[in-house]
Amino acid sequence: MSQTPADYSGPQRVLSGMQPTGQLHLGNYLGALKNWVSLQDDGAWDCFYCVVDMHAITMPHDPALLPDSVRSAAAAYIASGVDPSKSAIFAQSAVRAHAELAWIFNCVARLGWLERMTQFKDKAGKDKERASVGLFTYPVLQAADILVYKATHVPVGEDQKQHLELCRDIAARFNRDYGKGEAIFPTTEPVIQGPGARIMSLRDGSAKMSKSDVSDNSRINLDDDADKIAKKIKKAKTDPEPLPATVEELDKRPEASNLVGIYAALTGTSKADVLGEFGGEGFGKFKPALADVAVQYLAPISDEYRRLIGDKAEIDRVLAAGAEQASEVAEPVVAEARKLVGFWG
Ligand code: AQP
Repeated sequence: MSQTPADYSGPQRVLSGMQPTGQLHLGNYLGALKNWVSLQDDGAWDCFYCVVDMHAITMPHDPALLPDSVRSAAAAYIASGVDPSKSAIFAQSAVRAHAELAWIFNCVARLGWLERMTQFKDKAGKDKERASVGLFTYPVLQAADILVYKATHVPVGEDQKQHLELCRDIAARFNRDYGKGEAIFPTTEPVIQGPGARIMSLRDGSAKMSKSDVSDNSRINLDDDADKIAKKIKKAKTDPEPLPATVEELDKRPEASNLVGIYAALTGTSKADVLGEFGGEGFGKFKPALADVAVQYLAPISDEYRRLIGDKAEIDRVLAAGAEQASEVAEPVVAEARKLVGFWG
């Protein structure tokens, strides 16, 4: 993995987060969570994994449900292998420093930079005048989430690439304007890797698998049981042709490519390896094999999720300890930024 620039001598830290906007799914797992766990287990980084509830309110939401949605996301992190004894797991809103640094960064980022963000355009839809200002400045808060820990590495799915470039621009501009060129904030490296970096909807190979898709059959949720997983894979959209022999031919068939990519990501192989085994076979043979692999891999995660979600007190204890640990790192960073911009006290 690439290292941060030589002019940054701070600790190597990892930060990432997910929105509590619905049940986490296979895309969240293969695109991000799986890499969170590898980085944690590598032991070379201090890892901070938050549930980004402040981002969740950029779209319409039910306040009464938000705390339980945060617990649900935290339970999914732990069930997926994020270990609270190795990584800080916390709610973003419990660490006030995120919001304070976001305001400073709102005054560093340029309007033109944000206007180029494609996720805002996708999420705001046609009527962008009615979108919240928070949705527009979402990537600035995301930069604050990362840089309030001076995180050097951020494991995410491919859809977050543009936001991470903005984070690097904000860090560079802050360092230039307030740090006299010194690397106050690091140039964060995205960690986007493997065939799971972009998992598509099971109903539409051109749309990413998403929590907010109205069709539950479009995704495999991390709390789906074996039966549901198998049914969703059986129903997944495909084409009538058998699987091809080469990745080049597969790339022209989005739905087939997605299922082969999922198989590769779950088995730790490549699309070429999967085609080596299944090239020439129809979906009547491939789908049951994929269902077996998915059930084998995901059943322990969904079992553990269901156990944890029944123990609210345990989840709340983990979140409180994580917030304390995160605040200890974030507070001095925000104090340094406050001083550099000339704030009072
Ligand atoms: N389909 C995907 N394939 C690979 N990675 C994905 N991620 C999301 N979807 C896929 C990665 O998961 C992390 C958390 O995402 P998020 O919860 O912050 O929001 P999102 O990217 O907007 O995810 P969703 O599921 O599409 O949520 P909604 O529907 O609420 O907008 C990120 O690292 C992301 O890259």
